[in-house]
Amino acid sequence: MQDRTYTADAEPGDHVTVAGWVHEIRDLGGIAFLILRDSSGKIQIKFEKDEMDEELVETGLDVSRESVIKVSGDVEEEPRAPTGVEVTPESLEVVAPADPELPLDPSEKVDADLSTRLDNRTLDLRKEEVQTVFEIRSDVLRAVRDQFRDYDCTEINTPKIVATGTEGGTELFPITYFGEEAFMNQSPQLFKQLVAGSNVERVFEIGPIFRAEEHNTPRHLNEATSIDFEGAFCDHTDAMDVAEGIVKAAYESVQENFGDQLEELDLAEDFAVPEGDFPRISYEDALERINATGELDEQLVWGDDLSTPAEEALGQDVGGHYFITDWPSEIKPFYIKDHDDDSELSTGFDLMHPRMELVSGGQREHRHEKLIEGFEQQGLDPDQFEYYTKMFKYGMPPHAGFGLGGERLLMTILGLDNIREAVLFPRDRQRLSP
Ligand code: ATP
Ligand code: AMO
Repeated sequence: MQDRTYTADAEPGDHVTVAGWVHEIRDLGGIAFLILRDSSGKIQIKFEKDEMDEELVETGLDVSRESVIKVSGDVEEEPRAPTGVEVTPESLEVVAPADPELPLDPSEKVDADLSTRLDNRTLDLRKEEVQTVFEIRSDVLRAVRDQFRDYDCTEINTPKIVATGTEGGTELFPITYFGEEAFMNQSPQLFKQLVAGSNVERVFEIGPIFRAEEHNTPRHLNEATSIDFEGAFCDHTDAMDVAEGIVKAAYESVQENFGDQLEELDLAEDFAVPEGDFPRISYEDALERINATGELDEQLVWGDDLSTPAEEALGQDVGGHYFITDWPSEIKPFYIKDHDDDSELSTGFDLMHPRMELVSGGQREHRHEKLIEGFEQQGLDPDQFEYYTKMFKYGMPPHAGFGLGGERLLMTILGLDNIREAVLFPRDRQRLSP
């Protein structure tokens, strides 16, 4: 809108036109105040009933909360006003009235339950702390992109409708593609490798992944945002360095750009920029440490995957971000390379936050015959993946990479209880709209 001023930019002495939502009306008799809210903040509009045009006062005070209005007038200093300035209106237009029956009231201090919030996301996002979560999400993605650029990576986009899955057969959403069976992609895994094998060498992608998981937990989504990296001539330790750098860059950006807001909005309690190098703990040592905590009913043995209680026990023991390295080959996917001197041990790694897993990655198997063997060992038909495996015959360099869950990153940075709070319109078992 031309010549509209954001409320945050209205300075005493200015003549402005502000536009936004009616946050609150306080009628004190001879004087009344309307608080108008926009994306930048709030401003007080003052109505002195005896001194102002009757129709203007009536329009301003009859309007329902959350209606959109446009007000023109002079800005004056007023220490008693919430932001220290107020506007005396000369004209006021109701641009879009709101039904007085609001399913969720953005000016209310108490939180509505999450389901009501998600059903009415537009109203929910009018709350400052909810708006801030998504401003921070945008900032985190920008910081991640900048950091990847510092690592000489090219941003890519790979298809989300695919012929085959990679992350285990049961977690795919099937769709029909012109009469043929197809799937929503679970991971850009194979595609990012195909690009890393070209002259492009180092790539990243930020995009949706689809997982038909039956889970209904506070940290699983059926559509999530994956932050993926793949680099030629990299090994698993290089990929760990990149993952650590990306996570730290996200924290540092939030600290720099939102430090004050976190305090004001009570989001700061769990926030701390991680310090020092993330420890790299081998799977074997991890088992030992978990068993030593005595938190589990049964002792873990070699080959066991780490359950949620096991991850939590280790997370508490370590107390910060850490890597788990050198997993048994049998519990890592076919595309992860084994150590050259021990085929039982893989180069796969996970990056953990004390609350949950954030990243999986590893060096990839780049030797054609070994790759085919890996497919067979995992019970997958290599012929179905020929579009992928054949490129390994034409000069595939050693390469490594990882996938980082974008919502899990935001959730752990801000200490959000539920991953659904980190997505505008989450997809879960119960929710397909909005
Ligand atoms: P004043 O304090 O301006 O002499 P008052 O105390 O006689 O006014 P009103 O002018 O009717 O009473 O105001 C009612 C209430 O609104 C008072 O508590 C006053 O402090 C507060 N108030 C008055 N003007 C403003 C303003 N511009 N911003 C915020 N609060 C105000
Ligand atoms: P993985 O399956 O471990 O690895 O996924 C990588 C990261 O993505 C996030 N994530 C999820 N977040 C929310 N809801 C889900 N349902 C969900 N599933 C995964 C997690 C997880 O750590 N191809 C490999 C990565 C690689 O090796 O490059 C992969 O997809 O934060």
